[in-house]
Amino acid sequence: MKAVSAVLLCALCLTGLQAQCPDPATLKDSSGAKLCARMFEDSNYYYDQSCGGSYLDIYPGDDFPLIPPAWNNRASSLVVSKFCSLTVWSRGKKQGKKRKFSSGTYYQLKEVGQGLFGNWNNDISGYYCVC
Ligand SMILES: [Ca+2]
Repeated sequence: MKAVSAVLLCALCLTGLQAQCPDPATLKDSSGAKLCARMFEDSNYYYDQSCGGSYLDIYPGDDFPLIPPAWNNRASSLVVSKFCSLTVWSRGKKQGKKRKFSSGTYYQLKEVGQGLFGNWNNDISGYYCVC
């Protein structure tokens, strides 16, 4: 019985770890190449459960005036590598609102204001990343 609960606890623990945002200082893709930034589909009120769902890897120098269609207006959290910056636009072709994210972890794009009343949650349609 004890072993069963230990396994259950560990499963929960692993789920929690997987959802944790990666460290901006060591952000790499699955093959170990340095990333400029990574966007995530989901965010969470609890920061340690943010950076969930599928993710989009962004490399140094990536310039996408049109974000890949599956990612249009979808990112809800993001991490920008150390010494890098990610500029995003709310509309394709570098139109609409613009914001520059410096290195760091942005757990909830909902909390990042856009204009007077808006926010950046599910509203990124283009990006440029540089290190
Ligand atoms: Ca989303």
